[in-house]
Amino acid sequence: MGEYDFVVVANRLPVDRVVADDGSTSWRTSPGGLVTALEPVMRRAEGAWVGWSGDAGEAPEPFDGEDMHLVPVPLSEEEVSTYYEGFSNDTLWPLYHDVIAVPTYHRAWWDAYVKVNRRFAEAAAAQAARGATVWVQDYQLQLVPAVLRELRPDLKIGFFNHIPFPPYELFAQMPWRRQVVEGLLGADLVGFQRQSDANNFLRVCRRLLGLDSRRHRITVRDDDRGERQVHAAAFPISIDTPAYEELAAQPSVQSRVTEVRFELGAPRKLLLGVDRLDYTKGIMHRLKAYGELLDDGVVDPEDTVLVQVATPSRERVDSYRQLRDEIELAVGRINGEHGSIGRAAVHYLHHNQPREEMSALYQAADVMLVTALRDGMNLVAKEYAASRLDERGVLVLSEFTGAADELGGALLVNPHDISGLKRAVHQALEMPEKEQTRRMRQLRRRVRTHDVTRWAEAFLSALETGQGSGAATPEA
Ligand code: ADQ
Repeated sequence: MGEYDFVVVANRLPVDRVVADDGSTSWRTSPGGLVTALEPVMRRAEGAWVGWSGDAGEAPEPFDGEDMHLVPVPLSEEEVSTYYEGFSNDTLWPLYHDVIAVPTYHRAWWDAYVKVNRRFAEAAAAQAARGATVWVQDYQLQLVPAVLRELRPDLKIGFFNHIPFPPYELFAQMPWRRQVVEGLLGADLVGFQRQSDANNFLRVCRRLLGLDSRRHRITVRDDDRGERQVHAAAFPISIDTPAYEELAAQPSVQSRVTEVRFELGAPRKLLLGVDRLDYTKGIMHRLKAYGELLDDGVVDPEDTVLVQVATPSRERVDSYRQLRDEIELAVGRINGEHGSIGRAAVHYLHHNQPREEMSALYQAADVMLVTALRDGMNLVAKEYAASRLDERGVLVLSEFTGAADELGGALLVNPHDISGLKRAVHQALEMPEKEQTRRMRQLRRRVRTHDVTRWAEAFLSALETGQGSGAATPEA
């Protein structure tokens, strides 16, 4: 039994270890939506955060950060490759994203997943005070709720899945499907990005375990403790909108907006893609559509430029290495065919960008391309809207993102339909300013009224009261 009233359990701690020149180490907060959302809650309650530090090997001792107690959970080299890169990123990730890549099922990876999930649950149980609230995050830790309940029946347990939850027909592939659902059902509240994810989960509970569910409540029978209700609902995540607006208004960022366009050769139109380099993000589909628009002569490389920022991701997983090669080949082809000296058709950046540069890019872009084949939410779409203080710019958004349920002002596309995607990109490039403003106002209203703080509050109040069906109903 511990002393913290509010405990977050996530695969990663919200800090990175920095090693100085003299070999001494310190911790730097890694800015992210989740940390921002939970900061006020952490400050109000005595909060602890349980997670992996990002380095393999022994974990440092728990320590106090600014607003919370940080509890590192160790992962060995072997576990990084089996639990994290293996089961989390090469089994669950592709399975939960419509099997865009083929999931790998390895029994040894599953064993590691079980073992590591138990370790996280034990660490959380040791920190939580009697009757505390524990909020478990994401697909890497789906077994934690049930283990926690077994160790600490006094706790209130919430789980939020940041990625989609697949339809029964796909989920059923997983050899350990029962254990995963039983793991999640240890929670009092299981939250998803979209209503359709929550519905998929409810259907899996009915079909796989024969459980009864009525109006988003599943009745579970624990062996020794009788009946209990588990609530499953949608809580679409969002961003720290005021922070993005503030950043966008900074004079240095504003002057960078002009500079970026100048450095790109002052194009008439600038298109932008910003993604982790991941096969779920539809980067190849986007490049194909754009390449064809150039081939067809609909887009002129003399006055139009595409900037694709692709953040390095999961580079030790094979499918990610292959994808990087494919993307770089495609970019090279387009530039070889349509570029000229001093003027590339596609500017491709394979590295992280500082927040200021991201904001400048968002503000410089006439068209933002979000063409994911499947995405839990997609925060980039929301960041683009939040950054557009000028109420201009067009968001081309895949209907397969969670964001599509909320962002009625976007041009919705099916990225598999290359002809349809080309038409939408063309429409975006030609859209009159008046229509851009009308649509952008709609997008901005949504991200201003539904920010990440509201998301966290909605989830936590539903967990506390056992009421509420999610943060938002779709606007459109
Ligand atoms: P991700 O798959 O990582 O998140 P996304 O929601 O778009 O996808 O978030 C990516 C974040 O990384 C954004 O905040 C973006 O600004 C940032 N980013 C991307 N490239 C960058 C770069 N080169 N430099 C700096 N920053 C960069 C998962 C799910 C999503 C879900 C989120 C949150 O897959 O569907 O929206 O979690 O729940």
